[in-house]
Amino acid sequence: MPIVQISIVKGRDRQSVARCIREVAQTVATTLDAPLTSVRVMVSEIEPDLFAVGTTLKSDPVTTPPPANDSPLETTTEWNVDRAARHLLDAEAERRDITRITDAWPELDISAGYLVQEAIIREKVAEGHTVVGVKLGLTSRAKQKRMGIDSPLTAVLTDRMYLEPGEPVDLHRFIHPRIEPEIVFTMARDLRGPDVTAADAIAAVGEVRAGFEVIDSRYRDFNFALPDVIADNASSAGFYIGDVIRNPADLDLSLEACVVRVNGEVVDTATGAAVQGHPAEALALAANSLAQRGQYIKAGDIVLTGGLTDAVFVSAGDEISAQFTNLGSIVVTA
Ligand code: OOG
Ligand code: MG
Repeated sequence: MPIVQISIVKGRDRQSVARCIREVAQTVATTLDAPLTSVRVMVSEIEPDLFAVGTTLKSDPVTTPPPANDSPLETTTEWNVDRAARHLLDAEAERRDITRITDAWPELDISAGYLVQEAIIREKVAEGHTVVGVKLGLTSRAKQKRMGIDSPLTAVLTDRMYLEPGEPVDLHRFIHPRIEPEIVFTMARDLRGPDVTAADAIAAVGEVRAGFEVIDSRYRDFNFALPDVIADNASSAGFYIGDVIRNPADLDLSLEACVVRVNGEVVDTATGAAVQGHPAEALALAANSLAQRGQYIKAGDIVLTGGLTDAVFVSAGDEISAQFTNLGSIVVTA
C-alpha cells in the first residue's frame, strides 16, 4: 500500500489542498501502477512560524508587490468610475483576470464601488442585456470567512446570466468559475426600503426555489476588498434555478437543508439559517441597502439570497449537485 506524506503551511485554501491531495494520489497510482484505492495520502500542517524561506518566515507580514502591469490602466493614477467600469467590463469580455482596483485606486470606497457597478449595468443594458433581479453576496459566515470580508453586498442579475437547467458550465466562457447553492425568491410585489423587516420581505415573495450561482470574480484568485467586489457586480456570472416551486409561507426556510456533492462526494452542508439567520432577513437587507441608493426590488424580480456554503471550484468533467429538503435538487456538469 503506497503511503505518501505531504507537508503544507497552515492556512492554505481548503479546496486547493483537497485538489492537490487528489492529484498526488492519481500521480502515485499511475507512477507505481497501483490501484488508486490502495494509495494513502497524508497531509501534515506546519505552523507558518516554523517554515522559513531563507530568513523569511511564512508568518512574516507580506509586503504587497507593486500591482502587476496588466494594462496601462493599472499604472495610471487617473482612475474614475467610468474607467474602473471599463476595466472590469474588458476583463470579463476578454476572460482576463486583473489585480484588485483598490491597490491602484485606494479612493475606491463602498459608494464609489456601487457607482462602478451601476456604470457596468448601464453599459450592459445599452448592449441589450435586461435586468432580471438582484443578488446578495457574502450573507453567510461560510462565504464571509472564505473571502475575508464580513459585510454583505448587493448586485444586479441580468438575463444573460440565466443558465438553462442541464446546460453545462461553459468553462471557455469564464475565468475561474465557482458554484454555490442559494435560496432564490421571485417577488410577487415591489419591496421598497428603508425599514423593511423579514416579515415584510417574505410577504412580498411569490415563490421560492433552489438555485446554484456561478461566480467568476474578475480579480485574480478572487482576491478583493469590499469596494472591489461591489464594483465587480459581486463576481456575478451565471445562475441556475431549480424546477421545484414552493410558497415560502409553507416552509421554514431557516431549516431548509442543502447538501452539496462533487462527483458524488459530500463536500458541504448548510441550512437556510446560514444566510443572515433566515433568507427573508437577507431579502430585507437587500431592500434596505438598495433604498440607500434610491432603488428597490420590483415585482417579478429574481433575488438570489447568497451562497449558503462556501463556493466550489468547477473543473472539466465535474458533476456538482445541491440537494435541498423541500426545494428539490440541481445537478450541474462542466
Ligand atoms: C463574491 C460574491 C458572493 C455570495 O453568494 O456570497 C456571492 C464572491 O464570493 O466572489 O455571490
Ligand atoms: Mg452568490
